[in-house]
Amino acid sequence: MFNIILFGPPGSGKGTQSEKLVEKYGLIHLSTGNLLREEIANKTPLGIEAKKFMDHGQLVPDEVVIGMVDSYFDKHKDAVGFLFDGYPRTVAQAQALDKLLTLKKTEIASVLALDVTEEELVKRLLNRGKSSGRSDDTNEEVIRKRFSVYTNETSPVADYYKKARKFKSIKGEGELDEIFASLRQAIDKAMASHHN
Ligand code: B4P
Repeated sequence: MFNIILFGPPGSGKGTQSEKLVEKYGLIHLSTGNLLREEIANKTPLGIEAKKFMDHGQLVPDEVVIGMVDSYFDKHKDAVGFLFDGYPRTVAQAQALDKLLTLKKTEIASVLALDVTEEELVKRLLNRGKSSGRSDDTNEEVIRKRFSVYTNETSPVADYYKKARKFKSIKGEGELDEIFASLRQAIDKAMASHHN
């Protein structure tokens, strides 16, 4: 299996680039944000619980997200690999992911982090909020809260993977195709060393 993580702050383009990457590499797209929104749309108990956190720009509790990821992983046993989008977002989630992958005799090959300034992120999210109907994108206060959660809870995940020498920063501003090309270059390199 070949597994990568797409990392970065809210609105950095993880979802946007993931769609292109899974198509190119045939990986299974595991977006915790999408899975949670699906649970909300289906009004499941998990979705009803998750919505309370998401609407306030907070992270959904680790045990909920970790359980959801484990069961999604098990549903795709024959995958050539996974692209984790928006997961892990806490050090506890990163440790749980390592545990899961070790159990499945695989690992993370590389963590690609999209680097975008905060002004640009706010602009993108407010803009998406106009058409997406996502309640966490329409209110600037909720968006700012998501950034502070990112700084406090998610950025330590970057250090976790830096220590493991798996972390690579990618410029996340500019044309979509330019960013896609930089990601492809980093993935091709990681794939080449993965197969050696
Ligand atoms: P997510 O769904 O993961 O979404 P996100 O961080 O808001 O955005 P993403 O980076 O994917 O942005 P996108 O490509 O769409 O999380 C939502 C919420 O779910 C979290 O706040 C949290 O509550 C909860 N959650 C999710 N995972 C969790 C976890 N593991 N643990 C706990 N809670 C969790 O891009 C944004 C916009 O920018 C789009 O409109 C796009 O068109 C635009 N854009 C993209 N690239 C661009 C570019 N190069 N130039 C201009 N615009 C661009």
